[in-house]
This record gives sequence, C-alpha cells and structure tokens, in this order.
Amino acid sequence: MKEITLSIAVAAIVTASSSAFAQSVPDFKGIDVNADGYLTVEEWKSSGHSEADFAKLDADNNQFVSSTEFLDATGSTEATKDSESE
Ligand SMILES: [Ca+2]
Ligand SMILES: [Ca+2]
Repeated sequence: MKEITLSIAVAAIVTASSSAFAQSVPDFKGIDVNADGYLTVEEWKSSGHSEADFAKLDADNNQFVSSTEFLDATGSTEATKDSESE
C-alpha cells in the first residue's frame, strides 16, 4: 500500500516538473560537439531538435546558446515557473 502511494506521488512530481524540453533534451555537452561551451544552431539541429527550439534557448539572440541559457531554458531551476513573459 505504502509503496503504491509513493509511486503515485513520485509520478506526479515527475509529471509536474517535466517541461517539453526536459523530457527530450540530452545534456549540454552531448550537443556541444566541438566542446567550445556554446551550442550553435547546427549543433542543436544535429541533435535532432528544431530551429524554433533553438531560438527559445537563445535568450539574448546572439546565435549561441551558453550552458547558462541552456539550463535556464530547460527548467533545471525548479523555482522558475512559466511566469516570465516571452
Ligand atoms: Ca559548440
Ligand atoms: Ca545566447
């Protein structure tokens, strides 16, 4: 009984904290094939993601996604919700 309840609770937490990104995005270094610390749109698309998603990640629109931008956009900070305007 207790384990079942726990499983449901965990599932609920996982569902609640998963964004569209978090489910499918590999880790930053996995995408950054030339290991310069930035993702280019080519690297991003090579990893199977869309250019539209790259634009979302590139918060300052400099055509590179830094690890900070990546982490921000992939929702790794739990305190950050969808309250920020686009
Ligand atoms: Ca790179
Ligand atoms: Ca950027």
